[in-house]
Order: sequence, then structure tokens, then C-alpha cells
Amino acid sequence: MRTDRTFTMLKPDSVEKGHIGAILEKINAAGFRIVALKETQMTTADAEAFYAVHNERPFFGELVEYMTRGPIVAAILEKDNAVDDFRTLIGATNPADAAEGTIRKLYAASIGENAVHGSDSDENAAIEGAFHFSGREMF
Ligand code: IDP
Ligand code: MG
Repeated sequence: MRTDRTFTMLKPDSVEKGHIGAILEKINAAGFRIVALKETQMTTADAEAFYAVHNERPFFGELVEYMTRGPIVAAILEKDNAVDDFRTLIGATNPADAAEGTIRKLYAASIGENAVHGSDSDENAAIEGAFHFSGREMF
């Protein structure tokens, strides 16, 4: 299992607010190489499948509504220790708890609308990257 890749989505709130460029700049400045990148929109079935691990949680319906309401930017990122370093860069799930300078501290509005996704393990990074990208879209 490779340990140098993670998967991210700039969520609909980031796209709506015009934060794509600023967030990609933070990602580049932190030393991640962009392996794959696209703007796309998830269907309800896509979001339900992507977040299936959360389907018993009380916020699941709200999460699916949010993640499908507009386009996202999906990306695969490469760097040593990618999963952990990216989670550090984005900050805590709830922006109120996120460290200063993190992407969620800077750009997230709330625990629900929290600007970015970051994979939580090497295994999920591979699964989530393959969910959004074919081999021909990875460089
Ligand atoms: P993570 O994105 O930091 O890994 P998870 O616990 O995996 O956080 O939750 C997935 C996503 O579900 C969060 O990023 C957020 O958009 C949403 N979410 C998590 N907890 C809540 C909540 O308590 N209320 C509303 N939405 C939530
Ligand atoms: Mg998670």
C-alpha cells in the first residue's frame, strides 16, 4: 500500500465562494504535487456511496444534500506521508476547533460546510481516488 498519496475534494461551499485558487495555492505551498484534478458534480447516488460509512449518522441526509448541491473540485495529491500531512493542513472537522492557518480555519463556515475533504487512511485514499478518476486521468 503506497503512503505518498491522498485524495481531496474542494466542497461545494469552496467552489461557490470562489476559493478554488486560494485553496490549491495552499496545497501547492505545502509541498503536494497534483496527480489528478477536475471540477465535477456528484449525484445523490455518488454522495451516498462515497460517504456510505456515515449512513447511520444523523447528519447523513444533510451531508448528501450539501455535497451534491453544486460542483466540487476533486484531486489526488502526492507527498511523503500524504494522508497525515494533508489532514494537518486542512485542520479539524469543525473549523471552530481547527488550528490557525489551516484550510478549514481559513475557509470553512461550520462543521457541516467545512470547505474540504481529506482521506483518513492510505487505503481510503486509494479507494476515493479511484472513485473519481480513471487511470488515464492520473499523472
Ligand atoms: P472529516 O471530513 O474531517 O474526515 P468525518 O467525521 O469523516 O470528518 O465527516 C465527514 C463529513 O461529514 C465532514 O467533513 C462534514 O462535512 C460532515 N459532518 C461531520 N460531522 C458533522 C456534524 O456533526 N454535522 C453536520 N455535518 C457533519
Ligand atoms: Mg472523514
